[in-house]
Amino acid sequence: MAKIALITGITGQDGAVLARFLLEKGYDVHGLRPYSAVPDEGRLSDISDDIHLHYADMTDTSSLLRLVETYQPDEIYNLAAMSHVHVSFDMPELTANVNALGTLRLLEVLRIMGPQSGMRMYQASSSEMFGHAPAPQNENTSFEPCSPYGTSKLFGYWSVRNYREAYGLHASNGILFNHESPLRGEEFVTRKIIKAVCEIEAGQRDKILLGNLHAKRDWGHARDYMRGAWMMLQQDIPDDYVLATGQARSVKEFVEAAFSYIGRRIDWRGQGVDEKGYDSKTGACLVEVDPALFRPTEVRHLLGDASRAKEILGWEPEISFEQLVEEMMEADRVLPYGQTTKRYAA
Ligand code: NAP
Ligand code: G4F
Repeated sequence: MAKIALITGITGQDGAVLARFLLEKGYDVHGLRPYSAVPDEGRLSDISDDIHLHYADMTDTSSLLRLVETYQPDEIYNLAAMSHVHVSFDMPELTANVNALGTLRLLEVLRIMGPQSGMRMYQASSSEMFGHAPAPQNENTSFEPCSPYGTSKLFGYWSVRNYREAYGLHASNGILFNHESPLRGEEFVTRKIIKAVCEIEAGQRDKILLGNLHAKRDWGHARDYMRGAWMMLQQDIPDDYVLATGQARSVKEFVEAAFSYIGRRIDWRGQGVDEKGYDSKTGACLVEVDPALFRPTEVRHLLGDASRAKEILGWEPEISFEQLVEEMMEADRVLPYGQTTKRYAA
């Protein structure tokens, strides 16, 4: 019989990637969709006939309980979150309610179902929990979160560990470093840069406005990371794992990689808020800093060490940074008549 998976956050980047991965593995895929006045299947439009979507919300315990009781999933992937770090400073209470208490609510549901139910849970923990902790970061690094998002995720992380120990639940934390894809939300820096570069190439805009150009992130591909999440739930013993590529690049380097894909080189001049990126041939200003995009506190350097996942799960990233940029560029490139070149295929 097909295994049943329940994905919270199925309408997000990772949920959409994971749903495709699990469908290919023959799973019966169920997903939780929060209510929206303007329903939009967006990232799921091409697989909407193959999955089951149910209205429920991480802030509504009875909706979670009803779903889990009704469909008895073998595997639950808790991906739902208010996931934008900058926005979490504007809505800290909502962030904590969804990310921290939402995870607790789901764990309570699993506790009610009991360990004999055999249900397994994956928790989408985040490298943002490391905050100011020096790089490289791994499972033994202490957490120093520096955003409401980071602190909310840390609550979820420790709740998973506590419920595992206290009630024998099969619940694992994936401490995932940044991962991207053509399905990444447009508010996140990689997709924002890629889209803007494609629009500049098509003559639809002049420049990109960015915040901190010097922050470093360890960027991988969502497809690799969702495969890793699934691998965690195939283990007999639940545990916590870092998934990362082991290579960090600055936002500036990401900008350079995206422009290089369309054959343009960037020369940087100036400092601080006056730093600008110019086209090395034409001298046109293509990148400027907008201080409104700075965060009150910022994680400066994330660089993951995923040796434990490699040793125990046999997980390694398969998609390089260059392939990631190429795939994102190809998906967003604008044809003269306004169509993108490729549809995303997971
Ligand atoms: P995403 O694209 O922002 O997706 C977040 C999902 O959560 C969406 O489906 C959203 O639904 C849903 N959601 C938000 N509030 C909800 C609520 N109250 N009840 C139910 N669902 C709710 O995020 P992602 O990049 O796929 O990330 C997936 C998870 O991994 C998140 O928990 C994120 O914090 C974590 N994570 C991500 C990364 C990364 O680099 N991508 C790294 C580490 C950890 P709607 O959009 O339909 O409202
Ligand atoms: O793309 P970002 O918004 O991702 P961030 O803050 O690292 O968070 C993402 O990764 C976390 C894992 O570490 C996840 F848990 C979280 O859910 C999310 O998926 O920003 C990346 C960097 C930051 O340093 C930011 O300050 O880019 C910098 N940045 C510079 N200009 C910008 C911009 N970020 C955004 N979103 N927009 C800008 O214009």
